[in-house]
Amino acid sequence: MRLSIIRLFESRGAVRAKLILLAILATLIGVHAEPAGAGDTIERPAGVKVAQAEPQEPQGIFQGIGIVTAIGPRTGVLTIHHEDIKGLMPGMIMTFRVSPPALSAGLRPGDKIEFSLDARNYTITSVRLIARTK
Ligand SMILES: [Cu+2]
Repeated sequence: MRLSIIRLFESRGAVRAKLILLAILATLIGVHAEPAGAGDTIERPAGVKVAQAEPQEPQGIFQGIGIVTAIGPRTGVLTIHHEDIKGLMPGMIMTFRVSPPALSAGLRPGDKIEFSLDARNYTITSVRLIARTK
Protein backbone atom coordinates (compact mmCIF):
# COMPACT_ATOMS: atom_id res chain seq x y z
CA MET A 1 0.00 0.00 0.00
CA ARG A 2 2.67 2.43 1.04
CA LEU A 3 4.75 1.47 -1.98
CA SER A 4 1.90 2.11 -4.38
CA ILE A 5 1.28 5.53 -2.89
CA ILE A 6 4.93 6.41 -3.33
CA ARG A 7 4.78 5.21 -6.92
CA LEU A 8 1.73 7.34 -7.52
CA PHE A 9 3.56 10.42 -6.28
CA GLU A 10 6.61 9.59 -8.33
CA SER A 11 4.64 9.19 -11.50
CA ARG A 12 2.70 12.37 -10.88
CA GLY A 13 5.95 14.17 -10.22
CA ALA A 14 7.42 12.89 -13.44
CA VAL A 15 4.41 14.04 -15.44
CA ARG A 16 4.51 17.41 -13.75
CA ALA A 17 8.21 17.79 -14.49
CA LYS A 18 7.55 16.93 -18.13
CA LEU A 19 4.75 19.49 -18.33
CA ILE A 20 6.96 22.15 -16.81
CA LEU A 21 9.70 21.39 -19.32
CA LEU A 22 7.24 21.65 -22.19
CA ALA A 23 5.89 24.90 -20.80
CA ILE A 24 9.40 26.29 -20.64
CA LEU A 25 10.03 25.16 -24.20
CA ALA A 26 6.81 26.77 -25.37
CA THR A 27 7.82 29.98 -23.62
CA LEU A 28 11.23 29.98 -25.30
CA ILE A 29 9.65 29.47 -28.71
CA GLY A 30 7.16 32.22 -27.97
CA VAL A 31 9.92 34.61 -26.93
CA HIS A 32 11.83 33.95 -30.15
CA ALA A 33 8.72 34.61 -32.18
CA GLU A 34 8.18 38.02 -30.62
CA PRO A 35 9.41 41.12 -32.41
CA ALA A 36 12.70 42.53 -31.19
CA GLY A 37 12.77 45.52 -28.89
CA ALA A 38 10.12 44.30 -26.51
CA GLY A 39 11.97 46.39 -23.94
CA ASP A 40 12.38 45.47 -20.35
CA THR A 41 9.04 43.81 -19.82
CA ILE A 42 9.48 40.63 -17.88
CA GLU A 43 7.70 37.50 -19.03
CA ARG A 44 6.01 35.50 -16.37
CA PRO A 45 8.21 32.43 -15.90
CA ALA A 46 5.49 29.84 -16.14
CA GLY A 47 4.26 31.19 -19.48
CA VAL A 48 1.53 28.57 -19.63
CA LYS A 49 -1.11 30.92 -21.02
CA VAL A 50 1.13 32.58 -23.58
CA ALA A 51 -0.42 31.30 -26.76
CA GLN A 52 -4.14 31.78 -26.44
CA ALA A 53 -6.87 32.34 -23.95
CA GLU A 54 -8.77 29.12 -24.19
CA PRO A 55 -12.49 29.00 -23.60
CA GLN A 56 -11.98 25.66 -21.85
CA GLU A 57 -11.33 25.60 -18.15
CA PRO A 58 -7.64 25.24 -17.42
CA GLN A 59 -7.87 22.20 -15.19
CA GLY A 60 -6.00 19.75 -17.34
CA ILE A 61 -8.27 20.01 -20.37
CA PHE A 62 -6.44 20.84 -23.57
CA GLN A 63 -7.71 21.49 -27.10
CA GLY A 64 -6.07 19.60 -29.94
CA ILE A 65 -6.39 19.52 -33.70
CA GLY A 66 -5.34 16.64 -35.89
CA ILE A 67 -6.04 14.09 -38.58
CA VAL A 68 -7.51 10.74 -37.59
CA THR A 69 -5.30 7.92 -38.87
CA ALA A 70 -7.01 4.94 -37.22
CA ILE A 71 -10.07 4.12 -35.15
CA GLY A 72 -10.34 1.22 -32.71
CA PRO A 73 -13.27 -0.92 -33.84
CA ARG A 74 -14.89 -1.44 -30.43
CA THR A 75 -12.98 0.85 -28.11
CA GLY A 76 -13.27 3.98 -30.22
CA VAL A 77 -9.58 4.55 -29.48
CA LEU A 78 -8.31 7.19 -31.89
CA THR A 79 -4.90 7.38 -33.45
CA ILE A 80 -4.39 11.00 -34.40
CA HIS A 81 -1.62 12.86 -36.18
CA HIS A 82 -2.09 15.90 -33.98
CA GLU A 83 -0.65 19.38 -34.14
CA ASP A 84 1.18 20.95 -31.22
CA ILE A 85 -0.96 20.98 -28.11
CA LYS A 86 0.34 24.10 -26.48
CA GLY A 87 1.51 23.55 -22.94
CA LEU A 88 1.13 19.79 -23.24
CA MET A 89 3.06 18.22 -26.13
CA PRO A 90 4.42 18.86 -29.61
CA GLY A 91 2.78 17.49 -32.72
CA MET A 92 3.03 13.75 -33.22
CA ILE A 93 1.09 10.62 -34.13
CA MET A 94 -0.44 9.24 -30.97
CA THR A 95 -3.23 7.01 -29.74
CA PHE A 96 -5.82 8.29 -27.29
CA ARG A 97 -8.55 6.64 -25.28
CA VAL A 98 -11.96 8.09 -25.98
CA SER A 99 -14.70 8.45 -23.40
CA PRO A 100 -17.38 7.61 -24.16
CA PRO A 101 -16.28 5.42 -27.10
CA ALA A 102 -19.34 6.59 -29.05
CA LEU A 103 -17.54 9.90 -29.63
CA SER A 104 -15.62 8.11 -32.38
CA ALA A 105 -18.75 6.82 -34.09
CA GLY A 106 -18.97 8.09 -37.64
CA LEU A 107 -15.33 9.16 -37.83
CA ARG A 108 -13.12 7.90 -40.65
CA PRO A 109 -9.39 7.88 -41.24
CA GLY A 110 -8.50 11.18 -42.89
CA ASP A 111 -11.00 13.19 -40.88
CA LYS A 112 -9.66 16.44 -39.47
CA ILE A 113 -10.97 16.89 -35.97
CA GLU A 114 -10.78 19.20 -33.03
CA PHE A 115 -10.78 17.41 -29.70
CA SER A 116 -10.73 18.06 -25.99
CA LEU A 117 -8.15 16.10 -24.08
CA ASP A 118 -8.12 15.43 -20.37
CA ALA A 119 -4.41 15.55 -19.60
CA ARG A 120 -4.77 13.54 -16.41
CA ASN A 121 -5.38 10.31 -18.31
CA TYR A 122 -4.84 11.30 -21.96
CA THR A 123 -8.47 10.64 -22.70
CA ILE A 124 -10.43 12.48 -25.37
CA THR A 125 -13.68 13.77 -23.94
CA SER A 126 -15.14 15.55 -26.96
CA VAL A 127 -14.68 15.48 -30.71
CA ARG A 128 -15.72 17.91 -33.44
CA LEU A 129 -15.33 17.10 -37.12
CA ILE A 130 -13.63 20.00 -38.90
CA ALA A 131 -13.25 18.52 -42.37
CA ARG A 132 -13.58 15.23 -44.18
CA THR A 133 -10.71 14.74 -46.58
CA LYS A 134 -11.50 11.26 -47.87
CU1 LIG B 1 0.83 13.46 -28.59
